Amino acid sequence: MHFEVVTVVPETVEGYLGASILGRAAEAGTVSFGVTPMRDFGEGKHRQVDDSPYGGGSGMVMKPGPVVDAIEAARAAAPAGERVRVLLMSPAGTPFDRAVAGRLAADCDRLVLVCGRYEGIDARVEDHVDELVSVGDFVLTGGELAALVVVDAVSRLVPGVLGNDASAAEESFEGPLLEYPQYTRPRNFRGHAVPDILLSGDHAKVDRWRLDQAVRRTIERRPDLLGDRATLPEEISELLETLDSAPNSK
Ligand code: JF5
Repeated sequence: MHFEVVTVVPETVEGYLGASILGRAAEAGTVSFGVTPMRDFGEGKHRQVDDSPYGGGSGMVMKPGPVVDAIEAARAAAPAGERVRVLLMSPAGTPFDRAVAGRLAADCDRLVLVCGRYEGIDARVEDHVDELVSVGDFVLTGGELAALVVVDAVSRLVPGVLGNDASAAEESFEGPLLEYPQYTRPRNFRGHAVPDILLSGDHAKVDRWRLDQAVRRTIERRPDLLGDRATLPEEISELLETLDSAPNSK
């Protein structure tokens, strides 16, 4: 899968994309990253990419020409037959979540992520993208951090990127639940011991404890994730019933 970030500040995304797990996944060839510098499509000898808003008001608005030219260049770079999707990062977009990430990973070979800056982008750019995507109900100074959130969450769903097939499988098993609590050495940290069951060597018991913990944590911290109980896996809905009469002791 290829990710192409269209931005006026390429240096802000290059560092992150080259680093850590994503950088290693790119070296391994499972994913690839590119950056399209929007300034290359700027107008006039100053390579202008923004201008003052029609109707007045403060700040600058990104000009449609450079943004759409950059989008078209990013589209044109796709090999024939590739399924390309162009996303415009915006607080007004479709809320990005695990389901959206999964759909993008499954349905696309190339994601083009368009980053706005300044006070906004000319509204006519929306006609040249497939979808507006929001990573949360807040306003960023630019779309770059939002684009990196999407690149990171989608690329770790591409087979082979995690570098650890077991943790991918475990996560999909957890389904709508928060993660169970993890522990490592020391066995006692500032008076708090690791739960004995994790040292028991009884893998079936450990698995059951972890599922129980995941369900408890989800009820306490993010009950909204559980949604309609009728649609939950039986293993989880049964646990929920027993927990209704036995709240977490902490
Ligand atoms: C942006 C106008 C784009 O702020 C965001 C954003 C927040 N959630 N998802 C994306 O993108 C940058 C700001 C203002 C257009």
